[in-house]
Amino acid sequence: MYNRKTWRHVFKLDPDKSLTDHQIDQVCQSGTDAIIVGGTDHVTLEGVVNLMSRIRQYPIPCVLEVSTLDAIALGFDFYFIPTVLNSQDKKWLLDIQHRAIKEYGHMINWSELVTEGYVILNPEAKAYQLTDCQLPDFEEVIAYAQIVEHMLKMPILYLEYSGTYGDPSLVKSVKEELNHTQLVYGGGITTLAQAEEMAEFADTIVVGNSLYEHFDQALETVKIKKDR
Ligand code: 1GP
Repeated sequence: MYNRKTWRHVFKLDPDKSLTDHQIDQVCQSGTDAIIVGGTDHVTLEGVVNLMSRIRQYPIPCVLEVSTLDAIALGFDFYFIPTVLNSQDKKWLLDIQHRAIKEYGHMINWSELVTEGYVILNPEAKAYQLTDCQLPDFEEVIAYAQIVEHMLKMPILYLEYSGTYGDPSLVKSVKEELNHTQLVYGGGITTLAQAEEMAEFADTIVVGNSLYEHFDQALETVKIKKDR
């Protein structure tokens, strides 16, 4: 079993977007610590299975970040289950997870399931709008961190700025609240300098969109210093 807590850099691949086989080869052999398969739009079982089977040719941890019950495939190393803490709709906090466990609970290998407390901080992000989020201020984000660490004791807090580069000073302050919970940062990382800046505070950084926009530059982000 892989130790996700040691992952410093992760690429997130979207089943609704395409990379060539050569690009998948470069991503999987880049030195990144793991690949997350996940997206918001048009995530289908066929797309997930297709992408997983291409990644599976490489000895690298592969995670499904579950966004819809219709596209859950067997064969991943971990299943990350988001719960959107700043959603105004309980559906995204617990109800879809509840429905999923009711349906699949009997066959879940619980050691592969990892819950993520998501705080979505970019109002332009599709996930923000889909899950009807409310933008928290600084103190409210810190309070979410304290809830995740001390009350819910979730394994991961995910600061999600998907599509835009976030506030490093907020990431730093959130990190100071966490001892047990792994801090994951994702959003708008397009350069090695940005990756290094966020990796200074976050335990794990996630690079997604830029692979589909500036592939070679996105690959460079794996060169962050891995030791802390
Ligand atoms: C998205 O946090 C990830 O869920 C990464 O964000 O796509 O903006 O890199 P970007």
